[in-house]
Amino acid sequence: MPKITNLNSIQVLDSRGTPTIRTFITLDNKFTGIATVPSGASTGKYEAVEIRDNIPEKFLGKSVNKCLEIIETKIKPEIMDSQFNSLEEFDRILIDLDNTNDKSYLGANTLLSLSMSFSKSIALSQNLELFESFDSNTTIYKSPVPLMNILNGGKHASLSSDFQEYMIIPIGFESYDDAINCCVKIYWGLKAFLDSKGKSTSVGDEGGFVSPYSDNEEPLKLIIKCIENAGYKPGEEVMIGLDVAASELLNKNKYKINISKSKSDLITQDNLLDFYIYLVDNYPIISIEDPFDQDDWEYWNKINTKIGNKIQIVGDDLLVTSLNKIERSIKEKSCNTVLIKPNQIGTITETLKAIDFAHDNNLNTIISHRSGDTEDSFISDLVVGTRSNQIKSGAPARSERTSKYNRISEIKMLKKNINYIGRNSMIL
Ligand code: 2PG
Ligand code: MG
Repeated sequence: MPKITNLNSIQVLDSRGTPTIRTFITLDNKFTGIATVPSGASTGKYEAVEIRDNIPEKFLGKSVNKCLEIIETKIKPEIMDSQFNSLEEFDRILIDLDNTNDKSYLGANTLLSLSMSFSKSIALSQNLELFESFDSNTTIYKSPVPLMNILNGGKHASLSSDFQEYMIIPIGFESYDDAINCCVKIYWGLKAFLDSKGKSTSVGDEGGFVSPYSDNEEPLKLIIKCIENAGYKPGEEVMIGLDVAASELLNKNKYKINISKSKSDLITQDNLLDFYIYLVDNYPIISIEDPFDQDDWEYWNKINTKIGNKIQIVGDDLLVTSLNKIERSIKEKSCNTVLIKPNQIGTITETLKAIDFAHDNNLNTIISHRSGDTEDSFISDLVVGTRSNQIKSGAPARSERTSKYNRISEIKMLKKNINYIGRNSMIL
């Protein structure tokens, strides 16, 4: 079994210019795994905790020197020159050293940088691609369906929609390349259309366009038009997904969402539920993420009961990649799909357990980037290796987003002839 002979971590920048951690772990066989951690903006209340320095002069408090110090003083002495039989054994040491429920002692960002880089170094030393290392029994892989966020709102863009993300989902294609071609054509068409109307074509954190809208339905009409203009059939070849990120819109017991028919932009839970039902009846929406607040379990159950047989109801802030929360959501029938983000839980082992648990209970999984992301394409290997079928990585633009889609093209090249999952990605 390989031994860790070198460990270095540095501070680098993510796609928002916010500091994050990059870790290099070298084994005695000389293989080095290098990984960089992403970071969210609309973070769930129950996510594992990121540690930052909170010194205003240094990146407005966001620098991560404390994490680098934790690695040097608290973690390095425990793992250097040690042998680990598996990633699970390595992550167990990290989890035990932290010994908190929310990773607040050592920091989820600190731990994930180590867990990701160790995953990569162990895969290299076993002469495996990263995606092959997650499940050694699997030899049949599929390329996943991309959920591409082409209009950004909420916390990822100012002066735009209340809903955080409007995504196109190309399910009706035979190949991954055709699906990507379709998304890029729609994205470019959308840009040209906005331009022709004298509207802004600037982009938000995830590369989707940012424009002011009169309400949250208008972007749907715009997307339908662009799908058709690009020569595709909405509802057949291309579906639509939303991430409402409703926890960010809660105001006492109401939601701050502008609906055309409503005079106020503060609406009740029942109004919001009716609005979703109306949208699903009138648009080819196949997926709604975080439709209600992370503590509003009652309405999650209501929406899942009403329309969970027709569309994906996706738990992000509700579930925060946590086994306990996923277990509760199964008991309470809150949703049918789990969004998976490794930094919500802090180690790859726990992420893999959450994915397996979801699959064992017939829940779908979507592997997701964060709004502050990096050139690291770890999640692409994760989606293919765990047969998660769907990946959410923003627009087909900006390298921190396209690096994920491009890595899937690379995996296709490496494995030759892996099929596109397309429509079968949906368990509905
Ligand atoms: C989300 C994510 C990614 P953030 O809400 O799903 O799109 O955003 O990383 O800001 O939490
Ligand atoms: Mg989300």
